[in-house]
Amino acid sequence: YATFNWEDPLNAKNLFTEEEVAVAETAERYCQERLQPRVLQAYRDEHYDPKILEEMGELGLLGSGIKGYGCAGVSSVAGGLITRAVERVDSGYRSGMSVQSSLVMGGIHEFGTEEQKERFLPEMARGKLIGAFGLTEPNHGSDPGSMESVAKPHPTKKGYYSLSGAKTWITNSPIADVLLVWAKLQETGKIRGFLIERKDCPPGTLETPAIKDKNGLRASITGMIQMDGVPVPEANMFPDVEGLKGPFSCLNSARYGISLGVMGALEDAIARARTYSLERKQFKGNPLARYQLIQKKLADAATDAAYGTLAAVQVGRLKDEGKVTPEMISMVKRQNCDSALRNVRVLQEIFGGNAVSDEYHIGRHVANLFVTQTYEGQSDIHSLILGRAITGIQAFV
Ligand code: TGC
Ligand code: FAD
Repeated sequence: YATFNWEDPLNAKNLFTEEEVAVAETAERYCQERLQPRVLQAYRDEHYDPKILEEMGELGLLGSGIKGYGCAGVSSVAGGLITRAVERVDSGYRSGMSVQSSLVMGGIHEFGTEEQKERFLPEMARGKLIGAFGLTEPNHGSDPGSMESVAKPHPTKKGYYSLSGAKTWITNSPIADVLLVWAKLQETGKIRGFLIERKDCPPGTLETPAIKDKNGLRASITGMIQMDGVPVPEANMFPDVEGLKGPFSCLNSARYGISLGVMGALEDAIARARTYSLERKQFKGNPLARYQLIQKKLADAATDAAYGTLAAVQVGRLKDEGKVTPEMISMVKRQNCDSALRNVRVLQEIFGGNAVSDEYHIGRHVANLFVTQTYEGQSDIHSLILGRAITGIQAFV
């Protein structure tokens, strides 16, 4: 028999190509050497350093699935291994990267004109231009189809649209240079995608205030997008895609990245809980790891991490072969986010009172994983997406 490896119980690594292993090693090294040392202070200060995106850009980690335009063009699984490495440190750092890579660069690559791709993608791949993705509104989160943001012909500028409305809970919005905003075209009532460039917005038309005092995802920056007649040239609208298909196609890639990303947070929690349980002694000098209840917690978590990783790798392979369905992505996004949150909450118990100190990092993962279960489709919404596919009956309304 081979030797059991508690860090990769079902030998998922065996399924990766040489290129995927190399990408994962580069990402893991960067994340452990450069991100891990700064996360505690960043989380305490609720601070996101935009330089992180430049650092990731230098290593080719941004928009990694895109071929050309200065991007690496690696597989979906390799992209997932990057999100897993980043989220092993913090879900907020993964969030900032996912928005840049999957939601904005992915959207431009899939739906943008050639001119838009040339204009934005190379600079975004280097982390020199920062992106934000505005779908959620104050009154419409799970149901973005009811959005109120509107684009109408600009009253004075020929060849421009005028965008008005508000988006909220938008990752990166306070620091973004390019904001991919989804709004209804007044003349058709159909949702369209617009690339707002902050540098071109006249004063008073665009505000992106930060949402402060979050109790999760504090190492990322989140804000609103308030639009009051923002002039956007027609050349900055996605030319063809109409309706929710546009934003949801971007979400398919980001949701996939989260499914492997949260396995990184769970694996970090397992490693920390294992070390703690081996070092901490209670009752006659025994390490906590000596007790059956502690071992069961570790066994449950390691099993779920291993199963979740294999499922996500399978979906990534199908994605690259053109055989994926959105429901498969809903399944791994929902399952892996729920299981990561559930297990990390249980592992937190192993730390006893010390779990309350941020220096043990476990409470941060718990708070972050609540957010991952909520954004990009809250888990119950993914249950309804799956329920609709299983029964043929739509249960949202
Ligand atoms: P529904 O009738 O189901 O679909 C409307 C149109 O969209 C198409 N579609 C998809 N296309 C591609 N991929 C998908 N996954 C798709 N899902 C739907 C669909 O085919 C249809 O097209 P057409 O041509 O017939 O018009 O729409 P609905 O209004 O009934 O939607 C219901 C529901 C629940 C599925 C949907 O609204 C939903 O998923 N809600 C969750 C909202 C959400 O995920 N928001 C995410 C905001 S972005 C974010 O959270 C970023 S966090 C980033 C970070 O920091 O990491
Ligand atoms: P609601 O839609 O009000 O839902 C509240 C609860 O009701 C949920 O549990 C939901 O499952 C449940 N519910 C709703 N409808 C139904 C139904 N029909 N049946 C059963 N249950 C239902 N959005 C972006 O566009 N871009 C971003 O970059 C972004 N980043 C985010 C970053 C953070 C830190 C957070 C917290 C959110 C972010 N979001 C972003 C928003 C996120 O996608 C939404 O919060 C999420 O989609 C849920 O919407 P909501 O908060 O309005 O909740």
